[in-house]
Amino acid sequence: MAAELIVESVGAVRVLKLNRPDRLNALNEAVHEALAAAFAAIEADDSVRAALLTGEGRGFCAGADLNQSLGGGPRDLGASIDRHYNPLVRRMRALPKPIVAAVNGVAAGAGANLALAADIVLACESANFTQAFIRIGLIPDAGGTHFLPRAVGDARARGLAMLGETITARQAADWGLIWRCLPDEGFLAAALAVAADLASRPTQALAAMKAAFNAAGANGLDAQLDLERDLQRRMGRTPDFAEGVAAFREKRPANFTGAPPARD
Ligand code: T3D
Repeated sequence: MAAELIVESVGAVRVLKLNRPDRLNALNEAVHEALAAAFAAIEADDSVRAALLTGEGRGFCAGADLNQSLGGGPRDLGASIDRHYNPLVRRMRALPKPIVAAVNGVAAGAGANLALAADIVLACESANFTQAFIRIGLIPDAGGTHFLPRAVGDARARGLAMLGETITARQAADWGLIWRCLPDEGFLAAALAVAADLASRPTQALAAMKAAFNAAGANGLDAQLDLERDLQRRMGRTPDFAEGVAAFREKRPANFTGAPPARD
C-alpha cells in the first residue's frame, strides 16, 4: 500500500505530501501519526531548514475523514482533537523552522485550517477554501476560530464559519487569508522555490519570528516589546547576524547557515 504521507528531501527543504488523493487527502489516524512523526523528524534534523506541506491529486486536504475517523454516530470528538489536531497545530506553530503550505486544490474543514497553521500559505488559482464544519454540525477546529478572525477580521471570519461558503484562492489572497495565489502551471515548483528561499535565510531569526508572532495574540504591547528585546538579544549572538552585517559591508550575498548563537 502506498504511504499515506510522502516524505522527501529537496535540498534543505523537507516536503510532506498528503497522499490519499481518492479521498481528497482527508485525515485519518495513519496520516495524523505520519504527520506527527514527520514534523518531529524535521525539528530534530539541523540539515532541514524549511518544510513544505502539500497534497497529491486534485485536493489539498478535505479535513477529517468522514468515513473512517468521523463515521459511526455520536462520539467524543474532543478526544481525537486532543490526540491529533491540537498537537499537530501546536507542533507546526512551535516548529523553529518555517512551514510553507502549498494548497494545490480544495482545502476543507480541518484541511483548510491545517494550511492556515503554516507560516506562508500559497494556493494555486484553482484551489479553494471552505470551513465545511457547519455542514456537518461542527465548529471550526484545528485553530480555525483563532486564525480566521486574525487573518480576515471578525465579520468575514463569522461569515466563512457560519455560512460555510467556499472562497477561491484568489479571494483568499485578496482577503489576506493567505500570502499568495499563484498560477496552476508550475505551482509546486514555485512553492518549492519559496520554501528553498526560506531554507537559505537565517533560520534562527525565522524561528524567533514565529515565537514572537505566536505570542503576539495574547501579549499586550509592553509584553511584546519585552519579548522582541529578548529575542533580538539572542539574534545578536547568532553567526547569521554577523554574516548578514559582514555581507552588507562587503557588498556580497550573505551565506546564512542557520546556526544557533555560540552561548545558547
Ligand atoms: O475529532 C475529530 O476528528 C473532529 C475533527 C473534525 C475536523 C474536520 O475537518 S470536520 C470537516 C470534515 N470535512 C468535510 O466535511 C468536507 C467533506 N468534503 C466535502 O465537502 C467535499 O468533498 C469537498 C467540498 C471537500 C470537495 O467536493 P468535490 O465535489 O470537489 O469532491 P467530492 O466528490 O465530494 O469528493 C471526492 C471524493 O473524496 C469522494 O469520494 P467518492 O464518492 O469519489 O468515492 C468523497 O466522498 C471523498 N471525500 C471528500 N471529502 C472527504 C472524503 N472522504 C472522506 N472524508 C472526507 N472529509
